[in-house]
Amino acid sequence: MCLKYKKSIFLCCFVLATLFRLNAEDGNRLWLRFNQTVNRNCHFSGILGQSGSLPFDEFQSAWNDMNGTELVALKTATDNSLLIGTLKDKTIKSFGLSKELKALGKEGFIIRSINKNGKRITVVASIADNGLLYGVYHLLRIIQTNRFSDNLDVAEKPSYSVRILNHWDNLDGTVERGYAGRSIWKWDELPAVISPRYKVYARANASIGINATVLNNVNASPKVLSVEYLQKVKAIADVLRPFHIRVYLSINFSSPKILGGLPTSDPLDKNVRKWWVDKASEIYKLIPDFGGFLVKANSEGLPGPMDYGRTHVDGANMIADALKPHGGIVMWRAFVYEPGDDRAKLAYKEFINFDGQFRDNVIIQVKNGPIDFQPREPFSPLFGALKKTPIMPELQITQEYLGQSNHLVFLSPMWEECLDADTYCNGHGSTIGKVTDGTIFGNKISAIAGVSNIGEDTNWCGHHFAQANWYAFGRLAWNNTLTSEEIADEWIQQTFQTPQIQNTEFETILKMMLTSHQTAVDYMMPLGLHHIFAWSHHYGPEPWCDIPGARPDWLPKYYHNANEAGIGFDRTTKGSDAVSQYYTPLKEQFNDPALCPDKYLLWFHHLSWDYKMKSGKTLWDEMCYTYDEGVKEVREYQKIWDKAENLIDAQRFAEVQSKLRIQARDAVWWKDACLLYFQTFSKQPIPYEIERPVHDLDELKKIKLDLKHHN
Ligand code: GCW
Repeated sequence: MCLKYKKSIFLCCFVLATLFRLNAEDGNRLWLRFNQTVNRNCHFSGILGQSGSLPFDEFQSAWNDMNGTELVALKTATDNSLLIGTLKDKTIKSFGLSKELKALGKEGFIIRSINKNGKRITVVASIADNGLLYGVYHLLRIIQTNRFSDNLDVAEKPSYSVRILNHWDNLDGTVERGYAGRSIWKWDELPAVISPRYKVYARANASIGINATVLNNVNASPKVLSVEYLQKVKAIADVLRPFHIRVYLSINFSSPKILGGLPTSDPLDKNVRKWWVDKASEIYKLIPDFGGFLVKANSEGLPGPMDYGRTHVDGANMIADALKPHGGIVMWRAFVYEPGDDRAKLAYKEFINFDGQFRDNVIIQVKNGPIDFQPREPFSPLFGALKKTPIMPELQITQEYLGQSNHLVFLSPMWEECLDADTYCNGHGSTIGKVTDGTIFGNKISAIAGVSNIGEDTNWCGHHFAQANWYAFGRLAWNNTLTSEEIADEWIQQTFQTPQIQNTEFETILKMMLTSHQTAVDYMMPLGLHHIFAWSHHYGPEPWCDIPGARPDWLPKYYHNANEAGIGFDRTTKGSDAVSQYYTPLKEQFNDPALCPDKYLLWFHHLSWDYKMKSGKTLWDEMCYTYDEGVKEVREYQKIWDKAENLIDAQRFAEVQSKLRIQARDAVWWKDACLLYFQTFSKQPIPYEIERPVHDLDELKKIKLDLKHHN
C-alpha cells in the first residue's frame, strides 16, 4: 500500500474516532447535549449581538450542534431574529426594558418575544454579562425542552447570591465521600498544565447558574494557602472566571502555626490576625475576584478557636476582618458536635447565643438536618433560630448515605422538603427557603452550598442519574421554589433527548426519579430511623455495629436504641428534649407521637413494637411492610428501565441497568439485615405476605466491605 493511501486511511480513522468520541453517549456531555436529531420547533432567521462575547458564542455553538449550520450574524433585526445584549446595545435600550432589567440585578435576565415594526424578535437581555450568559443558557434550556414559542415572557433573578459547590477534594487527588473517581483538580500538574475538563466544568456549572466553588475539602490541609498552591488556585480561577464562577478555599484554622510558623493560631493574637490579613492580600493580588473562605473549625478533631479558649465568633470575625477590605466572605460551618448531649441538639446549643455577634461578611453554613446528611432528617432547628446572622443551607449532592454511586436516588425531593419546611420563626409560612434567601430577614449575603459529587469519571458523577443531582442543586440554588417535577422533567429531556423520548416511557422515568428518594428511605431507614450504617464507609446496613472505644454517637445503637420494649430515639420533652429547639406548633407536633409525621416518628420517639400506627398496623408490621415496599419499588425501576431500552442509547442504558441490579440486591440486603436484626428484639414474625429474607443474619454480620474511611 502506498504511503499516501495509508495516510488517508489513518486520517479517516482518526476523524471517525474523534467524531465517535465527541458524540459517544458515555454521559460526558451531561445535560448539554445539543443533538441534531431532535426537532425543537425553533427557527431563527439570524442573530444580533456582540460576536466574540461568551453569551453570543455559547449560543452560536449550541445552535450549530443542534442544527448543523451556523446561525447568520445580522446587523439589523429581521423577522424571527434573536437579539442577545445588555443595556449597552442600542436596540435593547430602545425596548424600554431598562428599569425592569435593573430591578433584576447583574445576574438576572429577560427573555421576551417582542414585535418591533412588524418584526418578531426574541430578545435575551440583562444589565451585565453574567445575566446575559444565564439568559442564553435558559433560552437553550427552553429550546431543548421544546418550550420555545413566539410568546416568550421570562424574567428571572437568582434566589441566592452565592450558589456554591463544596468540593471535598484533597490535595493528593483523593475525594472524601467522592464516588466518581479521583479529583478533577490535577494539583500535581497545575499551574503548568490546564486540564480541558476545567472549562467543561465551568460551562456545565454556569449553565445551571452555579457561580462559586470551594476547590478543596473542609478537612483542609494548610498547604492550600502556600505560595505554591495559590499559583495553582489562580490557574483554576482564571479558567472559571469567564463563566462568572468565583473560587473559594477551605482553610485550616491552624494555618498560621503550621504554615506560617507562628507559635499559636489564637484568633486574638495580633500576629495571628496579621498573618491572615497578609494572606488575604497575597491571595487577592493573584485572584482579584477571590470569593472567601469556608471553615470547619472545632469539628471532628479539626483545630479551631476553642483550642485557645476563644469562640466561634472570635474565629470567624478574625478571618472576616482579613477578607473584608477585598470584599470576601467567611462561610463558617455549624457542623459541630462536641460530646455532652443528644448529638441532634449540639449545633443549636453552640450557636444560638452568638446570634448577631458575627461580622456582616460572615454566613453560618448549616447542614439541612441536625445530624449529618441522613437519608431523611427533619430540618436543623438552627434555621429560623438565628435571626440576626445569615444562614446558608449545606446540602450533600454526593450520596454518602444514599447508595453512593450505585443507587439511583434523585435528591431534589429531599431538598425541596427541606427548603419548603415551615420553621414558623416568623409565623406561618417562614419556610427555610425564605429564611435563607433574604425574603424574611433581608440579609445582605445569601448563599446555598452543595457538596459536590464530581470526579474524573467519564460521566462525571459515577452514575448517569447522579448527574441529575448536580443539575437539581444548581436549579434549586437559582430558584428555590422550583418543583422537583419541573427539574426532573427538564433534566430528562436534555439528558436523554431523542425523538422517541417524548412518550409514556418518559413519564415513567420521571415517576421513577420522583419516588426514588422515598424508596431509598424505605429500604434503608424508614419511619425516622437514622445512622444505622456500616462503620466508616456508610454504604451498607450495620445496625448491630459496635466498635469498642468508639464515640457512642458514631454508632448505630445510639440512634436506634432497639430493645425488647421498642425502638427509636426519645427526643421528646421527657427524653433529650430536642423538640424544644423548634418553634410552636412544630415542637408540640414532634413531641406527640400521634401528631408527629410518620416519616420522623422514630427520630423523635422511642415506641413499643406494638405501637398502633396511623395505618392501623403495629409499628413492627409497618416497619416490615415499608422495607418490603422499598425493595418492590426498586424492582419496579428495573422494569421501567428495561422497557425504555429502545429509547436510550446502548451505553447509558446498559450502565444504568447494571447499577439498578446492584441497587435491587442492596435493597434486599438492607431489608434483610434490618428486619432480621430488629426481629431479635421485637420477637415477632415478619408478616407472612412479605417476601421472606434470603439472607442469614450471621452471614450478614460477617460482611466487611473494603471501603476505607475514618468514621
Ligand atoms: O458527613 C460527615 C462525613 C465526613 C465529613 C463531615 C463534614 C468532610 O462523614 O466525611 O468530612 O461529615 O461534613 O465535615
